[in-house]
Amino acid sequence: MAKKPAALKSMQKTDIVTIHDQKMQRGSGGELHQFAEGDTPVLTTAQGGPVSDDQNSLRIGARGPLVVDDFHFREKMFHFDHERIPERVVHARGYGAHGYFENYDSLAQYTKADLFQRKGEKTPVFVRFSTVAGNKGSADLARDVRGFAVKAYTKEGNWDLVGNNIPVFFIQDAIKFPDLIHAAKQEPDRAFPQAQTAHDNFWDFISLTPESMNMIMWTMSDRAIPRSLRFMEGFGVHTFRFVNDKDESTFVKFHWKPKLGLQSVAWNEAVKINGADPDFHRRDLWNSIQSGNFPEWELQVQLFDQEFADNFDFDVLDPTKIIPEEILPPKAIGRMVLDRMPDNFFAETEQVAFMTQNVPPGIDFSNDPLLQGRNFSYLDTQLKRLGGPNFTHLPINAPKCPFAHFQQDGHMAMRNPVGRVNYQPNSHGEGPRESPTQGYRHFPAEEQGTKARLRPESFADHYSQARQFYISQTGAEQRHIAAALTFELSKVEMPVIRERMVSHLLNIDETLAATVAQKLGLEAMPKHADAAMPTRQDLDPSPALSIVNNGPKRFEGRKLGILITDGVDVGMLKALTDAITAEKAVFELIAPKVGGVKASDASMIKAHHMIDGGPSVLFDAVALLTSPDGIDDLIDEATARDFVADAFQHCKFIGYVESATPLLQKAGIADAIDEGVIALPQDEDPTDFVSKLADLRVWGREPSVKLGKA
Ligand code: HDD
Repeated sequence: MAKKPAALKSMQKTDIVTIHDQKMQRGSGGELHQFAEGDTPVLTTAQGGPVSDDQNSLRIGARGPLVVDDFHFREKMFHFDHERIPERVVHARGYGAHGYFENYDSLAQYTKADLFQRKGEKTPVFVRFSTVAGNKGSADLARDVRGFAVKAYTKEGNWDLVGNNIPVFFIQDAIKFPDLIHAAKQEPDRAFPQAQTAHDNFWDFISLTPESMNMIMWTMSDRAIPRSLRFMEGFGVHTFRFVNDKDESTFVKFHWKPKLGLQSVAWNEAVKINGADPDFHRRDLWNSIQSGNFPEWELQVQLFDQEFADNFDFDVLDPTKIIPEEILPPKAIGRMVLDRMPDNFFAETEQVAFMTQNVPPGIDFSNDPLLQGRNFSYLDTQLKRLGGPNFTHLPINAPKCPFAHFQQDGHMAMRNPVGRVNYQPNSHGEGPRESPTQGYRHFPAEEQGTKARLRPESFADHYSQARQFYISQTGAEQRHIAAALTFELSKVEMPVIRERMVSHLLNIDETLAATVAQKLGLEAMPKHADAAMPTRQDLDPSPALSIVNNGPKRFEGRKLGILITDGVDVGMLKALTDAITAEKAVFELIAPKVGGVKASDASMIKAHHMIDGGPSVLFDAVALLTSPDGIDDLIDEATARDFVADAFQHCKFIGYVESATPLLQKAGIADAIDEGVIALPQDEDPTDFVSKLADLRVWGREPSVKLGKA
C-alpha cells in the first residue's frame, strides 16, 4: 500500500489548518470547512447553501474515487465551464471607462436632443476603446484601427456613437464588411497571423478594393499605433443628422479631440512594447484614471446643410471621405471626461452592447449605406454574444432614464412586469402609451428611385483624398507610411498582390509608389491601376491631418523613465521629479535591482522596474541619473545598452549626467549627440530639460538613425 502524503498526515492531526492562506476548521466528521471569523462571510453555493470544504472534493477514502453526490463540486465546475461568452467578431480586445459628457451651450437651434439643450448639463457615459482585428488576448500595440465607442445615457434613452480613431472606413457598402473582416483576421486554414494585417489575404482584398485606398493611407500612418488611448481622436465617421423641434435637419459629423493632443509611437517601438507590456494601453488608462488624471476629449461637430453637401467635392454619404476641417471648421459643443474604471471588467466592458441604431430624438441617420447596414448588424451580434434578447437588463446596457414597455419573458428576464396588463391599447387604463409629440420621429426625408443593386457615381473617386492625406503629412510621417506599407507588403507571399498595391500607390503619389517599389525590390514598376476617376492633384493639403503638426507641445500626461544607480544624486533626482510633477507628467524609476538603490545621502530609493523589466519603450523620454560608482552595475548589461540605444532610435529625448557617458558610448550614440540628447550638469535646475520634452520626439534624428550613422 502506498504511503499517505505527509501533508495529509499532518492535516489530520490539527483542528485548524491553513490552506492557500485560508484558515480551515475541522468539522465533527473530520472534514475541513471555512473558518468563519469575525465578519468573514461563509462561502456558499450559488443556491446559498453554506460550504464546509472548498479545498477537497468528496471521495471514498483518502485516495479513492470522487462521488457524484458532490453537488458543490458539480455546481462549481459547471459554472466555471461556462464562464466564457463569444468574443466580439471584431473589436474583441477592448478597455472601457465611465465618465460624463458636459454640454457647453444650448444647441436647440440644430437639435432637440435633450443632452444638448442646457449649458453645463452632464450626461453619464461609458466608453470602450478597442483594436479591431486581434482576438481578446492580443497585444495593445498592433497596427490597427482603434474603436472609440461612446454610450451616453441620456434622459431620452441611450445614444451610442460607435466610432473609430480614424474618420474614414475601408468600404462604402456594409455588404462588404464580412469579406473585409474575413480577409483582415487570421487566415482560416492556419489561424495566423494574430492581430496583424501583414498577410496575403488582407492585402489581396485591399488591392482588389480601390475604395479602401484613403483608409489605407490612414492605417499605414502613425494613427494606427497610438501612444495612448488618451492621445487619440475619435470620429463618428458617417454623416448624421441633427433635427430640431421644427423638424429642420442639419447634417453633422462628430469628432472627439483629446485634450492632451495627439501622439503615436514608432513602429519599431510598437513591436517592442507588445513584448514588454502587451497591456500597455490598458495599463496607461487604468493608471491615469486611478491616479486622478482623468482623460478628456472635446466633442466637435462639423455642421452643414444640403447646399454645402451639394457643392462639396465628394459625396457626404460616402464613408471613405472626410470633409477637411479647413473647408468646414468644427464647432466645439462639449467635453467628455473619463473618471471611473469599471468595478468588474466582464460585467461592464465585456458585456456592454453598442449599437449604432441607438439614437435619441434629435439625432437621425443619413443615407450613408455603411451606416444603414451597421444599423442592421449590431442588434444581431448582441443576441449571439450575450445569449438572449434581455441584454438591456444588464446594468451597463440599461438606460438610466425611466423606461416602460411591454417586452417580456425570454432567457434571463430580470426586470419583469407586474399586474395583468401586458399589451396596449387596453381597457384597464394601465401601462405606457406612445407619444406622438415626445416620441422619436424619423426625419421625414423624401426618397425615390429604382430598386437596384447600385453604387453611386459620386462615390467613384478613390484616390484624391488618399493623396490629400499623404501630402498633408510631415516628412517623418510620410516616411512612416512608406515604411509601414513596405513592412506589410514584405509579409505578402504572392508577388502579384505587392505589384497591384504599388499600382494603386502610383495613383496616390508617385514618389511614395517608387519608394515602396524600391524597398520591396520590385523588378519593374507596374502600370497605374485603372481608376474610375483620375486623381485630383489640386486638393490642398489639410494641416489638420498631421499628428506631428498638431502635437500638444507639452509633456503633460506623458511619462519620463529615470534610470538610477547606487549613488544617485538625491538633490538632482528630486529637482527632476519635482519638475516633472509640476508639468503634470509622471515618472518611473528604473534600477539594476527592483529593490532600489542606495542614494548619495545613503537613503534607499525603491525602483518601479528592474532594468530588464523597464525598457525605454515604456516611456516618452528618459533620463540617465547614474553615479560614477553605480555605472559599473549597468555598463555590461545588454538591457541598459538597449535602454539608451532604443530611446535614441525612437527619437526620444535623453537627459544624462556625466557619469552616464560610458553608457552612451556602449549604445553607440556618444558621437551622435543632437539637440535631443541633453547633458544634465550637476547643480543645475533640470527645468530646462523638462521644458524641452514638450516637443515629445526629435523626428529630425530619424534619417540618420535609419542610415546607421549613429
Ligand atoms: Fe462595427 C463592433 C466601429 C463598420 C459590425 N464596430 C464595433 C465596435 C466599434 C465599431 C468601435 C466595438 C464596439 C464595442 O466596443 O463594443 N464599425 C465601427 C466603425 C465602422 C464599423 C467606425 C465604420 C464606419 N461594423 C461596421 C460594419 C458592420 C459592423 C459595416 C457590419 C455591417 N461592428 C460590427 C459588429 C460589432 C462591431 C459585428 C462586433 C461586436 C459588436 O458589434 O458589438 O456588429
